[in-house]
Amino acid sequence: MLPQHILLVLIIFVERGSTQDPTNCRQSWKLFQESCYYFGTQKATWPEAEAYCWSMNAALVEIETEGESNYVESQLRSIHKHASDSTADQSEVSYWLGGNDIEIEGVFKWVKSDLPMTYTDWSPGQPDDAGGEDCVELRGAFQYHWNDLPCNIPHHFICEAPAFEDIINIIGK
Ligand SMILES: [Ca+2]
Ligand SMILES: [Ca+2]
Repeated sequence: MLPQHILLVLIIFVERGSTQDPTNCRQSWKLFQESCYYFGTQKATWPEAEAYCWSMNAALVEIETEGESNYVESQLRSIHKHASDSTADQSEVSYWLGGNDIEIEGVFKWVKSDLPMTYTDWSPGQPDDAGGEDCVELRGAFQYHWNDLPCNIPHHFICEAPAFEDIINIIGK
């Protein structure tokens, strides 16, 4: 247990840091608006990817606005510049997002926030549940739009964490 005055100094320090310092994002994570993003170079099934993000005090990305969607797409297009001409390379551009319809078929929601998807960016004809597809990916071969896919396929993934955590969260750690 910290003495009260040290704790108070700590709170003030943390508060200043959290509202003014964009370097709050960890190394190799990228800041956009109020979140830090991790674009994974490894591949994992949807549940493994979710567990990985949780282990980083983050969650699979939840894309809630067109602005966030455009940001994520621009990052992926920049990471995969070489993929523009080759269909084979584009198939590498496949990233799990934090949504699925495992609970109720056909009702996609963001898992971490437990909210229905308001903004969506489905590729034409998706989601189609072709052969049982419950997890949402962002797919380069579909012009960077969304697709539902079997959750057990290994893909890249994107984690998102709040860039500016509130004091309660920090002290709770
Ligand atoms: Ca988000
Ligand atoms: Ca599909």
